[in-house]
Amino acid sequence: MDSGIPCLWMRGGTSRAVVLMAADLPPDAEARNALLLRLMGSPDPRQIDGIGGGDPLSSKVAILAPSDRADADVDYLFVQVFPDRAQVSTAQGCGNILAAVGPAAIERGLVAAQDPQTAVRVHMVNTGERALLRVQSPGGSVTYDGTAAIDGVPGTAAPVAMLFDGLAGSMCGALLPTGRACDRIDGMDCTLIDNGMPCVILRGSDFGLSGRETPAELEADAALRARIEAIRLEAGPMMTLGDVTHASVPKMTLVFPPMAGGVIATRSFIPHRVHASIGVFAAVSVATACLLPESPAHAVANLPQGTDFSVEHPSGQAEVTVDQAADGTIRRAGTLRTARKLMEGTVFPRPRL
Ligand code: NQM
Repeated sequence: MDSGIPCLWMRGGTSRAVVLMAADLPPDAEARNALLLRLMGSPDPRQIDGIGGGDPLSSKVAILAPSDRADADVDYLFVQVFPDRAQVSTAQGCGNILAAVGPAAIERGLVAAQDPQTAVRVHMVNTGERALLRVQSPGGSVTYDGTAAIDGVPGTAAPVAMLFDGLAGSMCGALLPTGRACDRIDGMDCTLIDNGMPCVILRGSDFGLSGRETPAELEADAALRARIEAIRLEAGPMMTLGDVTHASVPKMTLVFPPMAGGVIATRSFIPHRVHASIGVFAAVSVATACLLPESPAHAVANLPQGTDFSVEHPSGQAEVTVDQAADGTIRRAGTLRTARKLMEGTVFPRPRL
């Protein structure tokens, strides 16, 4: 490993990740995690001796391998590397980085490019779910240039369309792990939900918030952070996640009435820093909660006529589709993201401390 590891560095949606091949990493998870910490520069809030960006959204790793499943082309293991702690977690997926996995799988020869677009079937190893991605590949090679825009990323790029089947209970075993659409923790109404991402949905007004607060303002409020963390620690076991003291889930999503023509407004603790926008699966989970009449999300939402939900967040809006069957079950979900290759080369992890 001292001679370096082949690496793609990519933006996926509103996040950034190092994309590595499983075959280039130690097979043992503990050794791999130790290597990823050194590679990203953790623990250090600035990750100055690594290539992490000093923020959870730019301290992410995607590990790819050819899939041996008949229904998938590529296995995608997501690893969240904590910037300021010597800690990594595979106990969550990441839908933003998933957008980068499509083109990366083609770049790394796991999927042959078609003209004008390529379907990439991804097995998301963290949760066991599958995604179908459509990557733009005119003339049989990946293009990152295009006209699609997503809030939270300047400019435009080629779209990556993403479709998900059966996300419900991805980590908690059931869409509503407590069997209820509304629970009460520390005197607060909340929906404990997992439609791709374990989330605790809370009314922001119950914390005296307006929904216009910036992530920096929310992060500066130590009393608010402590209240939210106390609820999270109680919610973890209720969601079958066990002790979540050191876990990056559940995400804590405060919801507000929409303020910019969307369905609902959000501020998300992921779980200690506040998201600059919102995660893909978190947005799908929030949109799903809007459909549950007892949820605090339903009470503040301006529900759409069809299946398209615009979820407001600190940098704009995220569009997700959630398709509900007549009997109330959630069938499919989807979204559109963009991705870009930033760098391809060899990464040199810091030596052991
Ligand atoms: O919810 C950040 C991100 C994510 C996760 C986080 C994500 C998702 O925006 O699918 O994409 O919540 O940790 O990259």
